[in-house]
Amino acid sequence: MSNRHEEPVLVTRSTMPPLEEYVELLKPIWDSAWLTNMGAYHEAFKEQLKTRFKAENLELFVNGHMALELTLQALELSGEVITTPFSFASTTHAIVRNGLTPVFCDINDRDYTMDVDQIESRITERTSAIVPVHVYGNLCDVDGIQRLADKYGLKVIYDAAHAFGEERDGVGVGQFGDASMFSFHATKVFHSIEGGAVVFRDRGLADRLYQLKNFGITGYESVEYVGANGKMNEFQAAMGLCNLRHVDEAIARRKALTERYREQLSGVEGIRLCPEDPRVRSNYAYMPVVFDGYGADRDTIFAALKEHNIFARKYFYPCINSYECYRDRFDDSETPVAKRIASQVLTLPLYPDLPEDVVDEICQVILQFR
Ligand code: T4K
Repeated sequence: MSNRHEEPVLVTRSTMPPLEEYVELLKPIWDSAWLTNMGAYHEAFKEQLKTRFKAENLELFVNGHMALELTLQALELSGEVITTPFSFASTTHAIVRNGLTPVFCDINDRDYTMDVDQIESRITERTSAIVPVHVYGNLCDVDGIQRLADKYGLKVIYDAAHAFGEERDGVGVGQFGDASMFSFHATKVFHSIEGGAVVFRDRGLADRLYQLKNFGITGYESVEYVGANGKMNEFQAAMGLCNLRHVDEAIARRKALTERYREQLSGVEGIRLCPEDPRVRSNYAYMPVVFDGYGADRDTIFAALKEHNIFARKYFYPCINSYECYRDRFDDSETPVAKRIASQVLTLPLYPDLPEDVVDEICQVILQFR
């Protein structure tokens, strides 16, 4: 097996457009001295994304978290919101920072999205919404979730941070539910340095989202809502416009690397990979592997890779309902599948510039414990 890498191999590495392309877009920003507050690039980026997402209604934000937090505010939710503990901190924080009570529903053991069969038992007369997560880009059971939402009159807001550009049977993933939040953080399949967007069903939400990301200002002399600063600036939008030109190439490369991992790791006893859904056009965002009854546990594999200067990540460990800031209020034993998967999962390095022989090396390190 090869030796330790000089440079660390990290779980991801931002995709960078050719520098000249970005520099070219900076010139008009300098000339106009218009840097932020919904400038020309902001508008151009928004229009291109609408086409890309096959979405009629879309609003841009400074990051994915603000997009989610302000969408929950715009929908004027109250009481309890059902969500998953198997996600990044942002999902639950957005709920709590709106003064809402998160109610955790367990995940399924197959693709780690919310277990639809358990949602109904979490619904009370105080429930106003469901916030599921398309975790790793795995699509939730959107039909099952919508059936329940319709039955009980609940809003559905997807955390689609990982699901850039995904489609099911040709339908953009943002078309499901009342709204979907996408993250364009530097670590994502597609990025605008930091950034995010919300795709939403009700056109009437557009003004409210716009106002809330601009301090709740509704006119030159009126501020009707307690908003925040959630505006995407022109440098972010310019990066987004550049990266949009190259994102298909980047996804194709991710696909090839994912297939290389799968060829070596699938069918190995004790190693579980996410199922592939033939209806879904995947973006190959992450490479999660679950070690369940394998020759070594997750932490041993993590340490063995680290010896090679390879840094996989334990996305998403620990579960949100066991965070220090939440553990007094919640009990992670109430979501046993999420708790177990969080202790067994490792997200392997995956990004377009990752050399194939590093994928092979990672697989060798893992397979030595077979
Ligand atoms: N919902 C979900 C389900 C999410 O996963 C996220 C974000 C959100 C909501 C919120 O969306 P945003 O508000 O972030 O748009 C990273 C990202 O910061 C975070 O955006 C992402 N999820 C989460 C899954 O991963 P960390 O704390 O793991 O990041 P960090 O700094 O350790 O970076 C990971 C690796 O990425 C580094 O080892 C190297 C590489 N990297 C990082 C940065 C910052 C780069 O190559 N370039 C960079 O600029 O959270």
